Amino acid sequence: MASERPTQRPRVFSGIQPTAGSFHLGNYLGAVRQWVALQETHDAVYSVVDLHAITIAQDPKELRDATRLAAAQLLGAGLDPERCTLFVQSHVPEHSQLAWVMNCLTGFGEAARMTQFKDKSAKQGAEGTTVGLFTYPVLQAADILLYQTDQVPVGEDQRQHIELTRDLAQRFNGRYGDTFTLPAAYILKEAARIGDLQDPAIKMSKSASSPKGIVWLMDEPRVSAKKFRSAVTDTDTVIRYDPEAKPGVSNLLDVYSALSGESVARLEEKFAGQLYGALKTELAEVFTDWVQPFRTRTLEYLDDPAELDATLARGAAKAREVATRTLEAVYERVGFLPPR
Ligand code: ATP
Ligand code: LTN
Repeated sequence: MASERPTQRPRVFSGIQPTAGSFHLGNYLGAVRQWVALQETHDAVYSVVDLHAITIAQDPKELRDATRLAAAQLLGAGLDPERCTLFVQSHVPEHSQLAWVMNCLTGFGEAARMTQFKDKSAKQGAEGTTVGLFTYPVLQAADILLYQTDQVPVGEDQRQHIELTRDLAQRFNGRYGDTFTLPAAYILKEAARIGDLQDPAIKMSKSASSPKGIVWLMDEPRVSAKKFRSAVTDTDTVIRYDPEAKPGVSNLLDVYSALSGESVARLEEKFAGQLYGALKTELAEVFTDWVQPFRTRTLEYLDDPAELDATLARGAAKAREVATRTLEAVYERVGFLPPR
């Protein structure tokens, strides 16, 4: 089962939650940009993971809107439904079905060690922390394993979840026979963790960043430009890449390099002898030039929700072809009596 596609391109799978009004720059540089590149070389499957989004209370209308907005942004960023599979997680019921089986293979202590759960549950408090939030990494494992995934493009914060996914796949394969491909994390060093513009020691994050430290892709570009111009740096004046000693400047160089394609070394040369203000102002311009067409395309996709929904329906149908096959094999191996 796991080696069913020997001659095809390696498969990548990744998911993004439809939880906020807009993606932020960390989401784009850490994950989505790689998704776009990988559709050229891989059999790429991507999902707007709405089942994950309800692990924290969501307003129904906002969730529906955020799901369309997430899909539109992915298309706006350059995903091409002809070259990848793009779908909404809840449209493919096999995700929940496989998640249950994987839940029954996961140790309670094993799940309790997930650092993202510890962080998020601390933020939610005892009342707001659901069992869904606790088993969320197991649902993520099911997402990945359903598609016999080889590589998972994500930011650094997801590494532990990919490790858990590998452990669960190995456990299942060991117990029931070879069924799942063992996936590997695909994490680009340079963009693995984009820092908050006001506090570069923490990652830019929709749940942790201050309003001035987070760059929302769908904001008016002049709002984001201002955030770049007032980014926190340090009292020194030299533009040099040193994440330990100069986290603010290094973060700006990382972002600049990722958006422009120029290497950090080249940028250090370019800005030699200049003050931080020059770097910030130019970066604001580079960002604006990139984000304007992205926003325009995203808004165009949102303008035609019927077409967008049709695209997502075609994606779900493609995804299900693979998902049903994996789930069928799993059910059979676990020993469920086939219905007739
Ligand atoms: P939260 O803080 O609520 O967990 P988030 O802002 O981290 O949300 P997610 O929806 O969890 O965003 O992440 C989507 C993708 O973006 C994941 O692959 C994640 O690793 C990546 N990502 C998120 N923030 C960053 C960041 N600051 N730098 C690099 N990648 C990031
Ligand atoms: N947990 C991830 C989102 C996510 C995901 C996935 C990523 C859900 N399922 C499968 C990669 C593969 C997050 O919070 N960023």
